[in-house]
Amino acid sequence: NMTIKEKILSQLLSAKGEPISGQKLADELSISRTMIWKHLKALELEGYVIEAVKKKGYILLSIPDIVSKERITSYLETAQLGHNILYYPVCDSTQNIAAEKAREGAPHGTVVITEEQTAGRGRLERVWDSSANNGIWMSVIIRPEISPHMAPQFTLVSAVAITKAMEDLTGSAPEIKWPNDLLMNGKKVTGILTELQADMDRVQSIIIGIGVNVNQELESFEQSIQSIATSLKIETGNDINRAALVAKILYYLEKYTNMYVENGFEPIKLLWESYSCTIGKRIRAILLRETLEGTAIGISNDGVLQLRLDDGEIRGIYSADIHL
Ligand code: BT5
Repeated sequence: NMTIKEKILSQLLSAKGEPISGQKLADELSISRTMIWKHLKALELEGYVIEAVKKKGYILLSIPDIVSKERITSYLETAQLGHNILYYPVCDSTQNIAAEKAREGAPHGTVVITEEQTAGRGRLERVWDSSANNGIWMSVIIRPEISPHMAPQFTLVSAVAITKAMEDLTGSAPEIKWPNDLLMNGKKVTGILTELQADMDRVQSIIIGIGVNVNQELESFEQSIQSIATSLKIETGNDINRAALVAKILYYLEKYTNMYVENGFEPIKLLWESYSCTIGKRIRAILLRETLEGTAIGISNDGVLQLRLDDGEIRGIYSADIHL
C-alpha cells in the first residue's frame, strides 16, 4: 500500500540513474502524465533533485537528507527504541508533542522528530535554536520501571549515548559538560532536556529531548549564539547523514538505558567520567538562589555533581549552569 509518491520514488530509484519516461511512469501507475508531473514537482519541493532529460525522461539526481520515519528505520538496530516514529516536517517543540503523546499512552521507545522547531526550548524555558533541515531535534519517550529519584540520571545516560554515537559516525567525540551539554572545542554541539511524568513512587514516562547541531554553517545560527555554538559539520568539515546518526543515538540510548536499569549507575558513571570535561576543573556553578565556586571532584552514584568549596566543604549540586 505505497502512496503514488512512494511508487514514483521507488521507480526512479530502481532506474539507477537511467532516465525513465513520463509515459512509462504513467502506464505503470495507471495515472495521467500530468499527475506524474505534479507529483514530481511535489517531490522537488521536498528536496529531491530530479532532472528532466528531453525525449528520454526523468532522472533522480539526489535524495534530500531528511529524518523521515522510513530513512531512520532503514538504519535502525534497536529492539525497542524508534519502533514508533512520529515525524513532523515542522512543529513548535517535539518536547510538547511527546508530552502529549506520552499522556495518551504512547509506547516505550516512541520517537517524536522534526526538521524544524518554531518554539524549541532548553531548560528554564530558554530558547533552543532549531533551524530547518540541519539538526536533530527529537524527543524520546521511555518508560523504565524505576522510581522517580532515578530519573535525573537519564540526562547523563543520554549524554554518554549521544557521545558514543557521534564518535562512531564522525571519529571525533565531544566532551560532556555536566549536566546536559556536549561540547566540541569548547562550543556547544548538543543540549539535552530531560522531563518527567510520574506518580509519587513510580515513573510514568521520561521524555528525553535531544538537540544536536549537525550540518549547520556558523551563519545558520542566531547571531546571539554564534560565539558559543558549533555543529558537527563545522568541527569535522563533513556533511553528516542525520538519519544514520539518529539511529546510532537510539542504539546507544537503548543499550545504556538497559544497563542503567539493570546494573545501576556505576557502569554509566565510569563512561561518563571518561568523556567529561568538568571533573577536576575549577568551576563556577550558578544555582537558582546562589553562585558557588570550587573544584568539581566527581559525580555521585545518583548523578549529583560534587563540588569542593575553597573552605574544604563538599556540596552536592543537583542542577546548575556551570562555567569552566
Ligand atoms: C539545553 O538547554 O541545552 C536543552 C536543549 C534541548 C533541545 C531539544 S531539541 C528537541 C527537544 N525539543 C525541544 O523543544 N527541546 C529539546 P539549556 O542548558 O538551558 O541551554 C539553552 C542555551 O543554549 C540557550 O540559552 C542558548 O544560550 C544556547 N543555545 C540555544 N540554541 C542552541 C543551539 N542550537 N546550539 C547551541 N547552543 C544553543
